Amino acid sequence: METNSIYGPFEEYLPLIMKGLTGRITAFNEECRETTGHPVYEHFLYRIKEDKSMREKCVRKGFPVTTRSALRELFDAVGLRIITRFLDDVFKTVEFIRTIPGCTVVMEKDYITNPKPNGYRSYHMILDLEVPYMDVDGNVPGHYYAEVQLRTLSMDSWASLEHEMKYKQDIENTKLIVNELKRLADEMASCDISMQTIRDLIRS
Ligand code: 0O2
Repeated sequence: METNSIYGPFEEYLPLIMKGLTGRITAFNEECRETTGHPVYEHFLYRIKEDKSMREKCVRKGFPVTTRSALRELFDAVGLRIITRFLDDVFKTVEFIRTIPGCTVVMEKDYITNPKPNGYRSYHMILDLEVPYMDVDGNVPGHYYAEVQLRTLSMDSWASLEHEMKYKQDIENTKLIVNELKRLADEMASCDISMQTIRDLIRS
């Protein structure tokens, strides 16, 4: 099949792979809602990384701009972001993801327990998904990566703000903003703990 996409002939499988994974997570959320009366996440975003962004990322990371780089060297052709109201819901969802059949966690970064120096907090997982489609190595079942980012609402709004700063040129007072962002991240982390404590008091 002729295609100009960086994903080559594998492009058509990516939405199917994403659908399989999002279906599992949505079903888990429904199950939590039914058994506890509360959903495990507040909202849930997912996307196939656009061709242009994937090409740019290959260049940025020093890989040749090829289908193999997109599907083997980089891990976020399929990306999910799960936003929760409470801190413990992040870890509850992480534990659920580990149990998904055909899914192996190949890399994890717990930036919640160990925040980045700038204050960034989030839990990142790289999954290796076994799927009934051919992969870039010609194997069936094939293996594809997906990146999952899990964070609370406050971590997410902080990350959006910090992202805005990072990509804006010519900002005045950069040092002040960086310091304030770090302070804000720590304050928000403390709010996340208070939110959870108050929720526990209400629910008990
Ligand atoms: P894009 O274009 O957003 O997809 P490295 O950059 O090598 O240190 P690595 O191993 O590529 O990190 O991945 P990591 O640290 O797990 O981060 C992956 C993604 O998490 C990033 O994507 C961001 O989306 C997000 N992220 C990580 N650190 C920060 C941060 O300090 N602030 C914000 N706002 N987001 C962050 P990429 O790689 O930037 O690419």
